[in-house]
Amino acid sequence: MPAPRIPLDFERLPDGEPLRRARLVFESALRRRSVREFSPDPVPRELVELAIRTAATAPSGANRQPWKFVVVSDPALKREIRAGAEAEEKEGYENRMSAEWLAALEPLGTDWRKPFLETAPWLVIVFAELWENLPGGIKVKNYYVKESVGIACGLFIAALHGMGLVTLTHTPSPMAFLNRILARPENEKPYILFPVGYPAEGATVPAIGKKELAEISVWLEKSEP
Ligand code: IYR
Repeated sequence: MPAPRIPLDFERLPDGEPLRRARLVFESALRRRSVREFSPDPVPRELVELAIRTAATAPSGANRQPWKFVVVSDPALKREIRAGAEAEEKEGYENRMSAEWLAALEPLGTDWRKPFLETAPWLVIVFAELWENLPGGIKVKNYYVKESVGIACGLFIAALHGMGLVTLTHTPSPMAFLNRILARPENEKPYILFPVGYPAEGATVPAIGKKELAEISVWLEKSEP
């Protein structure tokens, strides 16, 4: 049965305002960086709650909202997650990753050590819910799960940036150890692990930039009459 319909809550902005806001959003977005050096300074739980609630406004296939945010501040759990991630990453960097892949990562200066998994006050592990388990053992499939969760993660990153926090899209590989440590069921697949907090005093980031508009876009415009 279709849901009842309600008026869209929308107001067109006055002349000049869209461009003014577009520039503000863009300038702010340009200043976002993936950070790997975290301060142990605490971050109020309410900020993380609001970032998750913002992420969860994402569009999703059939509005199934196929995500679960597991939020960790317990030091013992963080230690366990760090140990699990570093074990996989060490194997990855030393044996699993190709020379080509290692070369691609060289500018970032990453290695298997992940101290930020203990330093950051919060770890938010986003799981993709591949299917939903209904009572009676019935499995209901979700749709466009990767796209939906990817969009939610983008909003999560933007929300954190907007509130002056930093994060990193950390994807230790493989990530199954997170199901074990966090006791998540098999229908939930780890998607991205986000350390969340403030940057360490004097934190640095690699001097890399973004592609120019001309490199990333193709415009097929209406020609002049
Ligand atoms: N997961 C590893 C390797 C890594 C892979 C990519 I692609 C990156 O952009 C960065 C790192 C790690 O976290 O170090």
